[in-house]
Amino acid sequence: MHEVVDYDALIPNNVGLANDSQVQRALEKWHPGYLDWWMDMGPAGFQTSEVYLRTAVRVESRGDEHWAVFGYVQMPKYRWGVLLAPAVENRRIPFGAHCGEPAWQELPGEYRSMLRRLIVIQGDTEPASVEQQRYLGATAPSLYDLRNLFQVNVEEGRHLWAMVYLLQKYFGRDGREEAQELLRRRSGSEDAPRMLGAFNEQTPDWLSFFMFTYFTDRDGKMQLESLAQSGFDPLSRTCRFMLTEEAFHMFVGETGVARIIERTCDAMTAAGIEDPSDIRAVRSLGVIDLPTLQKKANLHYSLSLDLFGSEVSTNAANYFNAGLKGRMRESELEDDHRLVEATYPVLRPRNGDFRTFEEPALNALNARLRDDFTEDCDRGVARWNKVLERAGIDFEIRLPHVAFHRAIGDFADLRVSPTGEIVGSTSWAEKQDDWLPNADDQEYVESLMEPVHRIGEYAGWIAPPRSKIDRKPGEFEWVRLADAS
Ligand code: BYC
Repeated sequence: MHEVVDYDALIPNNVGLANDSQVQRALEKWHPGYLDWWMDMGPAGFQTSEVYLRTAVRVESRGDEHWAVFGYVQMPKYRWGVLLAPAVENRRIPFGAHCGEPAWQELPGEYRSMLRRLIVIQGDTEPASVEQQRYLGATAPSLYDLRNLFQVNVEEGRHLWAMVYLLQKYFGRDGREEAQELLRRRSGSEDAPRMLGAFNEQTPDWLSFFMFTYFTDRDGKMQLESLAQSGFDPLSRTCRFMLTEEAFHMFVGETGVARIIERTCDAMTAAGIEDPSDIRAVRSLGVIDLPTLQKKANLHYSLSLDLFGSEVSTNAANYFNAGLKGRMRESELEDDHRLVEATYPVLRPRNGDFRTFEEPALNALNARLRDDFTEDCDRGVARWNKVLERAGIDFEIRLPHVAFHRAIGDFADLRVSPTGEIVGSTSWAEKQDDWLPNADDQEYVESLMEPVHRIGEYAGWIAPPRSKIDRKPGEFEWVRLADAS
């Protein structure tokens, strides 16, 4: 295992592919189909533009040497590679029935089908998100944002490679078939949809994109953290490195929403508008009103909660017992890591209300990870609210109740308001437009989506960024547009 990535190989890697001809051949055979998928379903246009992208060159930073380099790349020529975080010497399985045994370096046969399912589901989300974001380039609010979109897209593409490597290396023929299926399914398709609900939804505008990268990529973070604990060491190391890249995706979401809030506040203050609910007045300024922003947050948060599966789940218990999928920061938790006797409090519907039940902790692992997710989401929401507070605008973004607008799990059959009241279907139908983006809101947001492709300029509904990428200023030429774009 090498820390530096072999970039001379056709498929850059640090897994010694050159000495593993069977897997190398399988990946080389899969590569053209991947490129076809990228051209058909990846970013529409811009494929010949030069994008200032980061590419991983080692799997750890060392002193001044960063793990990635930046440079202009045409997206189809991006060096998608197979990168695993360095091995931890004598690593042990950190939880479940095999807790304390040496981590598996080869596939544990008895858990083959469970592992395959976990890897396929993880893999399926990566190309799905690229498909969902396919048309956003045409309406990017700046070259900076355009570049960030493409950075997210190429890295999701790399994460697909990461899962395909595991499938082809460890699962033989079925792994190769699954790898093909990952290129065949399509987000939103009737015949061959992506596997999880949220990945078949649309990402029709940039506010949705920022909400998606804030909330849904954060589900990615939580799931990858749990899989990084896996007793199957190649999966653990793969996910550990994916997390390094994933942090940037959530940064894009958090700062994107914060910049929208900042711009709205500035415009309201300049126009002397104090009431955030005066939507008509705020929209006349060409910025996104805060109630619409709240509704988009309601939508993307609730769709993302569904990605945790049922609150109480025997699948989750089985994954844990088998040592395949652990908890967030498993090794820092102080308990027996087997959870045979433990319980965990889970909010569940009962007799028209909600009550907390002490469920067996093993079965409540999805609920627990979902709670960790909410806590993580809350931190960024608090930072958004600081922007409002600093501007002196009387509005607070709030995460809706966990039972609001759910399609999976215990709350799926209920109609629940954002503040947690169970309501009837008539009431839901009446209020839905106040709680989730309605046709009017969507039409307004989309009306703002005009591309801004001049260096250093930003659309009127979003503030310029405050943070730098690769120490470059906002007015850097993040994308050198090709004439054909
Ligand atoms: N939609 O016991 P249950 C990311 C299915 S995102 C449709 O409730 P379980 C990324 C479930 O498959 C992270 N179906 O749940 C983000 C099962 O079906 P079968 C992706 C759903 O299994 C942004 C049945 O319902 N990674 O990386 O404990 C951009 C009963 O299952 C849904 C992972 O998810 C749903 N929402 O948990 C790019 C990690 N939820 O088996 C990338 C791997 C459940 O009866 N996956 N079902 O046919 C898992 O750990 C688990 O499969 C889940 C579900 C957490 C998803």
